[in-house]
This record gives sequence, C-alpha cells and structure tokens, in this order.
Amino acid sequence: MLLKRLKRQCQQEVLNVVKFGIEFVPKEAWWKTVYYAMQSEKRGFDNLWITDHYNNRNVYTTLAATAIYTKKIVFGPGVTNPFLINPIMTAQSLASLDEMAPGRVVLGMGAGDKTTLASTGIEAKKQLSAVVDSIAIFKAMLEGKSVNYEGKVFQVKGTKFNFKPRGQIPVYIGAQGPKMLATAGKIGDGVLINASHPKDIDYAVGRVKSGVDEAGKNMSDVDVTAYTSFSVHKKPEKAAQAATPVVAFIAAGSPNVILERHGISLEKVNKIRGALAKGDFGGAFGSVSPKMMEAFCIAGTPDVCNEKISRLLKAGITQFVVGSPVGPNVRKSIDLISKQVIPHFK
Ligand code: F42
Repeated sequence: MLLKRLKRQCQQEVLNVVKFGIEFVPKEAWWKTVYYAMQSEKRGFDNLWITDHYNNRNVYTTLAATAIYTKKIVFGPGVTNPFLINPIMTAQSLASLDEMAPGRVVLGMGAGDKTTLASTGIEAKKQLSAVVDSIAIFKAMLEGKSVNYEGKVFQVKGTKFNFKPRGQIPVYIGAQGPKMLATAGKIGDGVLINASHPKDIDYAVGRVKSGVDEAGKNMSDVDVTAYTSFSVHKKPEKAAQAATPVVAFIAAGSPNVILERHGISLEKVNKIRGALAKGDFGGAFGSVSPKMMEAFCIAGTPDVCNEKISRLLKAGITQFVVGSPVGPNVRKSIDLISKQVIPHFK
C-alpha cells in the first residue's frame, strides 16, 4: 500500500516538472507566426521554438517581434547552425534579444540540415566540432570579455562586444546522432531530441546521460526535450491526415538505423524518397504506412496524445515540444491542447 502510494507520488512529481513547448516554422508572414506565439503564451505553453532555415522567414525578425508581443514565454531559435550563421552573429543576436525580453531567451544550436545547406553552396564539414566551437565562442562572448578561441572549425581573436551583454543564456543542442547527443549532455543546458517515439527517446536519453556522466553533471542539469511531430484533433483521422506529409519527409530523411529500430522496410521508404525526388507528393504521402505514423509522429485525439506523452515522460523527458504540424488547424489545435492536453500534466 505504502509502496504504491510512494510510486504514485513519484510519478506525479515527474509529471509535474514537465514543460510544454511549441515549435513554429516561420513559413508564413511574420504576423501570423507571432500571432501563434501570443496565442501559445496565453494558452499555457512555457517555451516557444522558431526553426531556422534560409528558405523561410528570418528567425530573428520573428523572435524580435515575439519579444515585443509576448510577456512570459521563453523563446529562441530551434535550431540555428554555425555554417549559415557565424557563432559571433548568433551571440550578438541572442544578446540583443535578451535586452528586449530579459531572461526569456534561450539558444538552440545544431549541426544544420544538410539538404538545406547543400543548396547554399556551403559545405558543412565537421558538424560536431563546429557546434562545440560555436557554443564555446557563444558562451565566452556573453561574458562580455575579449575572446580568443582556437577550435577545429572556428578561431576568433580579440572578439568583443561594444556593449555589456546581460549575462549567460541557456544553450540547447539539437541532436540525433550518438556523439551529438552525448555532447549535448556534456556541454548543453538542454537537448532538443527530434523524435516522437519512446524507443528513440530511450536511446537518446541514454546517450545524453553518458555525456552528463562524463562531465560530472546530473541529469537534472539538462532539460531533456522531445521535439516531436504532433497533430491533435477530436477526429483521429483528421489528426493523422495533417501529420502524414510531415511523416513522409521524416521517414525519407531517417538513417537506416532508425528505420531498423522501428521495423520499417527500406523498400517502402525508398518509394517515398523516389516520389519526393520527382515532386510526386501525392505518391509520397500515399506511401506512408501505419508503422511510419507510429514511429515518427504523435497524432490522434487528446486522449491518445496524452497517453503517448506519458510514455515519453517515463523515458525521462522534462520538456515536451508540440512540433509541426500541431494539427489540421493550428489555432484550433492550440486551443484544444490548452484545454485537454496541458491540464492533464500540470
Ligand atoms: N536543422 C536546421 O537546419 N534548422 C532547424 O530549425 C532545425 C531544428 C531542429 C530541432 C531539433 C533537432 O534535434 C534538430 C533540428 N535540426 C534543424 C537538424 C539539425 O540541424 C541536424 O541536422 C540534426 O540534428 C542531425 O545532426 P546530428 O545531431 O545527428 O549530428 C550529425 C552532424 C552527425 O553526424 N553526428 C555524429 C554523431 O554521432 O552524433 C557525429 C559526427 C562527427 O563526429 N563529426 C566529426 C566532427 O569533428 O564534427 C567529423 C567527422 C568527419 O569524418 O569529418
């Protein structure tokens, strides 16, 4: 009896610490993304992440408007990369944003999406080292001193702001590969794990823990974040329909090791890859299988989503990010999440 009560209490404590974040891709006019940001804040989200790809709207104009139009939500790029944006400029952008929204700014840094980077002519070499160097330069610049740093990818000499930054800003690392996950545990204040299934989160948490142990830190020092593909609607088929295109792209971009982990046939994924390459989106989306949906998104009614979020909490996450597509209608889905998902955990 006592044991059961203690177990329940422990589970409750775990559930109580979870933060809810939301991700937006700034592919629409700035005011629409900022409207969603304001609505997310009002509806109880703790964190807001804006993705960074050169072919969408600029992440920092979106975040600057967010700083002005919101009051308490914590926000940042989720994630920028050191190849397109030099880490000195990232430090400058975040330090400036931190003056606009004191204490509400966080950095999300990752290796950069290779497909998007490829079209810019920028060669993303030594991605792990580039992330490590960038974070070292970022942190040193935020101390407001003159920075000298000799990294494998980036070197700076006497780099210094002409203003005094407010102070350190938490750094999250977007990570999927085993070394990047461990690095996030070692040097990050948080990790953004691009996954929706407990099997992937379990694996990732294990890798993050190895980095945490190596650095002599505690897991409680790192905000372990599931950065999911999410879609909620009262009608499950509508939720699934909205998530299918996102799942097609995730499946096509997944390494073999992840497909094997979920028992997804390479042949079926190659069919999607072939269709996407030809611009045959109908063919690609039509080839998404139930196994792919199960592995690569959380889609369904609020009850189904809550059950799946609970499984990720048990795997050790401390922040749950509702990522694209959010639902068939973003505004209505945010309302539904605020009424039937967030209250289930807080
Ligand atoms: N990418 C974007 O461009 N924009 C976004 O908005 C974005 C959001 C986002 C959110 C969460 C998230 O988890 C990822 C996100 N991404 C976004 C993708 C991200 O930028 C990366 O593309 C993605 O996370 C994949 O990177 P990865 O973490 O798997 O790391 C890659 C680079 C990798 O291969 N890692 C290896 C590993 O084991 O982790 C290590 C590679 C290594 O050791 N490299 C050596 C080195 O020194 O760097 C060099 C090796 C050699 O031979 O050259």
